[in-house]
Amino acid sequence: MSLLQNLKRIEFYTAFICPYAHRSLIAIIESQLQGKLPKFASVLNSEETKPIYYNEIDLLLDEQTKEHYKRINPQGKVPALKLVLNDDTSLVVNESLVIGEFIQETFNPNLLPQSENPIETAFAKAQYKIWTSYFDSNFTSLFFKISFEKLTVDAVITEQLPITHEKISFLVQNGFKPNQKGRGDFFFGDQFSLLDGALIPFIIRFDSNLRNQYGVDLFKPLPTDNETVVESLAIFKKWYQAVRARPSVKKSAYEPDFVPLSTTSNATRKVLVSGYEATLEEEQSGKKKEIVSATELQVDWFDYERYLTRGYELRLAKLQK
Ligand SMILES: N[C@@H](CCC(=O)N[C@@H](CS)C(=O)NCC(=O)O)C(=O)O
Repeated sequence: MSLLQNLKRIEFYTAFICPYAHRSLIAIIESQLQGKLPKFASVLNSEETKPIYYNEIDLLLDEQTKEHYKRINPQGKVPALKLVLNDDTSLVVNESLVIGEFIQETFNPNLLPQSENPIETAFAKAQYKIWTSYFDSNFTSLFFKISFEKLTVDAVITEQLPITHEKISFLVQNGFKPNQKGRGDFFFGDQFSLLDGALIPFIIRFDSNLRNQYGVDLFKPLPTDNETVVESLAIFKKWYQAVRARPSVKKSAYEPDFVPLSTTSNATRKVLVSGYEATLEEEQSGKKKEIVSATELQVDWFDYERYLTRGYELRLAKLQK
């Protein structure tokens, strides 16, 4: 019996703010599980056909450390994917990259390049592991530094950005370029893969935090960047734009049409898109109170993420022009 036939439902434990969880969400949307599994669809999809229902774990309230969640993932981290089988036993897979691979192996092999030559297929998977490993050891610390430490604009431009550009250049020159062969802009050329989906959640947040917190453009070369770095940044920006436009990425990121639904509270969580005027409202016993306006929100990106995860509602009013 295939896993799919044996599967009663899937529960995805996630946090909207978490880039690791975002990786898994992209893989889930790409897996097109909903189309293959009517039961899964009826359990996990709302009638409004939003892409996925998930269990939001409120990291700001330390919900990941609570007993009920530790029973799902003893490591107390999001994401986690729980597969409940027909006999009501269940399997839990955690670690964002492992979840991606599990989904690829189980539901959608095309999330990594497949070839008639098994060595090429294995090599593609090796590339996924090599470059996600490079990324996780080299980018995530830079990302967390610029996002969570209050740095000066000067420190960002003279210290953080040159290192980031060097690391992007290494990735592009040794990873992207040999794979591109003049074809598409994804890591593996024309084919979107788990690798693109693993890197993009961090780059979306990196780009957005740099712009919103420091007024700095991640992709703009610095006067001190050499020719190779400048060339790499242009290639990286094309990659970013191609992956950002991928429907699974658009649906799961900060878009007005994506409304994550929470099973832990009834609050509607909506998301801010820059370019809109928006208001955060707190809804208590049917009464709405304005918390903060869009202009303030855009100044401190992390603050509005914090509001959102507490279940406030963000209303998109109109386009700022
Ligand atoms: N290596 C893990 C990292 C997951 C992770 O660090 N998740 C964070 C949220 S972004 C978390 O759950 N933190 C809670 C905690 O450490 O208490 C993965 O790739 O899934």
